[in-house]
Amino acid sequence: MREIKVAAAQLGPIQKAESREEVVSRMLALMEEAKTAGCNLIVYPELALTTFFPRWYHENRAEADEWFEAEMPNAATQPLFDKAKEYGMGLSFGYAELTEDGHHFNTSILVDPQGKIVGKYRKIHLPGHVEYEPERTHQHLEKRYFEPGDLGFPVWRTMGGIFGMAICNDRRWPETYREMGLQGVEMIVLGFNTPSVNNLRGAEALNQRLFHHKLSVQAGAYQNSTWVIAVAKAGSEDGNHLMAGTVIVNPDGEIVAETKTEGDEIIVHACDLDDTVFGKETVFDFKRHRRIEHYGRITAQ
Ligand code: CDT
Repeated sequence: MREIKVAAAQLGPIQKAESREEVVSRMLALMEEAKTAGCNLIVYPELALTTFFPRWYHENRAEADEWFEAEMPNAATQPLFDKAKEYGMGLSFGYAELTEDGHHFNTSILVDPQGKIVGKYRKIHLPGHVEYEPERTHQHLEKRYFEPGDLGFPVWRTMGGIFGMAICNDRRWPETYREMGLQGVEMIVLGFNTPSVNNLRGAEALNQRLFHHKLSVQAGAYQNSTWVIAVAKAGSEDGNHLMAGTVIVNPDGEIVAETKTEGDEIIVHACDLDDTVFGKETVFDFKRHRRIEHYGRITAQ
């Protein structure tokens, strides 16, 4: 048995005017709840420190830099690192990263219980569009503000297991999970910000979007025999609604915990990383059963 007690820490809405410090104090309150529940790892959503800013159009892209972090940790986020270390808890959260040489990524990090950043992932599947599109009910300008991640889908050996990360839209792509599955991943942590309505086809109902979200993470977990911790930022941000649906999914693809609200809320589950072994040694023993000679199209242009 290799048990890790995980808190999936959903954040409620973050308004445009809310400061990093205000958000971090909310995150710390959730961390304290996770500590009381005996957790070893806490996972927060994509772009956890700010509102989902890609809905806001800046004609001058440089103006959007106010949403980015040039350093991690920095003054605003250091308390998260300090508290998690004091609690002996691992930590993962997403933020907008501005690199020293001026590149912009939608990033998440994995911090070990000693407070050291052991993993960094940069979002690869960027949804949305580059230019302002007036026919949309709301803008989704990730392709304007971010470059596709340049780090691939690594995994990290830490906290007694093999961990991977993904961010939001990545969860809809089977290749995301399989890339990490092929490296033996045992737990994938991912955050998301998903608008409740499709900005072009309003007919896609909220329950359908929640279904597609769960379908994707449950299938990814089962088909790669891994835990998946999928954490939402939810609720109405300045009138723009994000769906909830924070879930912890076991390596059988079953949801073992799910949030009930659209606000700040943790769900907790003791995840045994050894639960991944059965699937990895049977149906999804990739070495024995994959037929890569027939998969060429997947990586062809
Ligand atoms: N943040 C993010 O990637 N959201 C997307 C919305 C898709 S609609 C442009 C998602 O896949 O949930």
